[in-house]
Amino acid sequence: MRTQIGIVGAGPAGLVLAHLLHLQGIESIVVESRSRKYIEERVRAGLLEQGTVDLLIATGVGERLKRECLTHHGIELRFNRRGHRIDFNDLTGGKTVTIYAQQEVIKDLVGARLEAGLPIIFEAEDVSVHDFDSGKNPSIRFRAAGQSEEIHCDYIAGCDGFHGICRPSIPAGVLTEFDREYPFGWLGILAQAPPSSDELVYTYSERGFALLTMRTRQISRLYLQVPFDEDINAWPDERIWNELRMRTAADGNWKLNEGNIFQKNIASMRSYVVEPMQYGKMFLAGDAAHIVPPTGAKGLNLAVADVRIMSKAFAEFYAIGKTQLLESYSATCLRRVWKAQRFSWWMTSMLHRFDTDNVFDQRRQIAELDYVTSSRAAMTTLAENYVGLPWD
Ligand code: RFL
Ligand code: PHB
Repeated sequence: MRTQIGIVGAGPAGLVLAHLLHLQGIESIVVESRSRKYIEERVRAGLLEQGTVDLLIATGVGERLKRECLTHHGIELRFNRRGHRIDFNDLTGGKTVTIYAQQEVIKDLVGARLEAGLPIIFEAEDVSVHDFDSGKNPSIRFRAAGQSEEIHCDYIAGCDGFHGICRPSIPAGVLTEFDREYPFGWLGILAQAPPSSDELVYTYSERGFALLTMRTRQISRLYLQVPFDEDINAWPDERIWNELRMRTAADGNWKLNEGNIFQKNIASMRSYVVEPMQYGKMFLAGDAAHIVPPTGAKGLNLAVADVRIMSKAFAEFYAIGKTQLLESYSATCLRRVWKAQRFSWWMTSMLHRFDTDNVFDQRRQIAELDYVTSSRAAMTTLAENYVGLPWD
């Protein structure tokens, strides 16, 4: 097989890239290790920045999103039993964020690609990348339906997530890793319960962090800070509701809506960046190059921002033969990536309980929350990062 861009991974990064390339007349083949059903059902992100939504709509894959999404004009930060609203509309000149589940974005992108008759190879086994040093001709090898296959391409896009094979295939000594692990994870549930609040509620409490978000007007998505090595079996449904009730308790007429829990998992938390995000003829995007703790809701949005830059670089190369944008790909992405890293780390540090913290640190966290919810300058900082920093 032969194509222009060989894309490893059909997550948000790989599928948005394939879509943007197609719109510019550039061919690609997407190679994915999982089945279509698996990637269309994988429960992960839910919050999209304004720029991500605008891009999906402008490129023709936002029809269902427009019909089914929930648009939010602010969030609540809750501590000391009181809620404080951060008004994005007012603070960012009318920008919004959108709730639309990651697996719905995936369904829309897979549907559009397959409908256009363009290739995604699902359930590819033993995927490996070869000859991507400058001056060579790259290829992707794998097995599909029992056959060994090879795709020859001009460039490889490594969009295969944090545990993928592209990043580790880059020769030793080329990449530098920047890393921070957190001593906690998030237990996330989906519940058949109407959201308790119209907007997301980020709660700081002595018992740890909790986040109230949603998927639809009937389905709540709720998260609890838990120790990083927590066993999900230690959390029967009643314990989850109890803990959520205690952490989100507030004065006034607040009530947590409860219902049947139909999905439950624990995700670990990490900040990670690799530099550079490219080597020879391979370019990394999304979680393959960087991950953030989910407190800032940035991971999927960063993945989309990366591939937007990558698609422009490929477009320049195929239109006029120049490699300038390709050469500066990593540097361009990293400026924005590091700002999202800083924001995600900051939100995480402000809102979670750290076992190693003493009472001084806890007072400091409360002071920070108090400041962030009372100073217009501080609220504006939070709001402009949360809705998404400019792309260019
Ligand atoms: P993905 O989504 O991991 O996709 C990578 C794809 O590559 C495939 N793959 C391979 N394919 C071929 N060969 C191999 N050897 C392969 N190895 C892997 C995988 O099967 C997969 O299909 O990476 P991508 O595209 O970079 O997208 C990143 C996002 O998925 C991720 O950053 C977000 O989910 C993070 N995230 C959030 N981001 C947001 O922007 N807003 C949110 O509200 C938000 N909430 C979250 C989140 C992540 C969470 N977890 C589970 C960590 C909430 C949670 C709880
Ligand atoms: C989600 O809806 O899953 C979500 C929202 C905001 C976050 C993280 C996850 O910060």
